[in-house]
Amino acid sequence: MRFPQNSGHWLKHRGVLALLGALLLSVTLAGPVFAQLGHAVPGQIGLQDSATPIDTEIRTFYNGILTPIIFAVSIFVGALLLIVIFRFNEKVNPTPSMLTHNTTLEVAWTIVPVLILVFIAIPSFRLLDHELVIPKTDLTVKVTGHQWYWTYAYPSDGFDFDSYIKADKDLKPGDLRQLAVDNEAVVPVNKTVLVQVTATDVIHSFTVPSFGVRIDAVPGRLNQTWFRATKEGIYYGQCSKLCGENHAYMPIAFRVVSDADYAAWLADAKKKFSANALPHYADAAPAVARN
Ligand SMILES: [Cu+2]
Repeated sequence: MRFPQNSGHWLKHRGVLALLGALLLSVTLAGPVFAQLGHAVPGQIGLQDSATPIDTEIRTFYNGILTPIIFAVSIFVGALLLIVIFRFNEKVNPTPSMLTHNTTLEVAWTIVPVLILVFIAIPSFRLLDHELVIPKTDLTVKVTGHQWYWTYAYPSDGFDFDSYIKADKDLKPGDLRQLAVDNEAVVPVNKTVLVQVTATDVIHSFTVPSFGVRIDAVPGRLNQTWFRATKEGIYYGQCSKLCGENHAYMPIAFRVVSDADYAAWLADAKKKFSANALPHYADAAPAVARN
């Protein structure tokens, strides 16, 4: 009588193990792709590579502190669950304990999570502080979100331009589908860029993962953030606040170039976008007092 019962029990275990094995194998075979700079790749595991000091801090916080804690908590809770399933099921443990309270245990499982959260909060707030305190900036770019495109203005150079997603039929070799845009914003490498963000219609969100930048674009409000890109390249982002029908089709593209290339682009852009020169950018006249 015992033998068939036991074998059934073990078959079930083997089923669970086989399932776990298959899962592990499929994940391995799927070939996880590690992150790249500037854009996401299919099958990516982890965050995009960082291009700014703030993003490096974010990654250190995420990979060095948050992820290990998440792993430890998941393994601990998973182990407790397995113990309950296998040691305290009805078959193995026919007469259950009638225990309902354990003060020590209740105090422990309240205080331990609080301590874990405090431990996480300290580096998290330090990071937030680094992001919120804007250092001396070299350049200002004003970013305005619209349904469904972005406008980039260079106030000190007196022009702005719109940046739309490239349609599939306009893609050139090397262009990333649904990320490439007609007019990229360009900034010099190793310069601190002040980013002023607003919107004209609904709330959008300006997000560039490799820069570690994400800030809401709110109509009637000017939000500020900053970044200093330390590697040349092209960095993509996307609107990160659901803003209507074409929310998924208003990518953000920043090209980070050398000082010389930036100067060349600036000269070109001034000519190309001269029609967009706005009166309030064009002259450096003292601001008119408003009341
Ligand atoms: Cu959006």
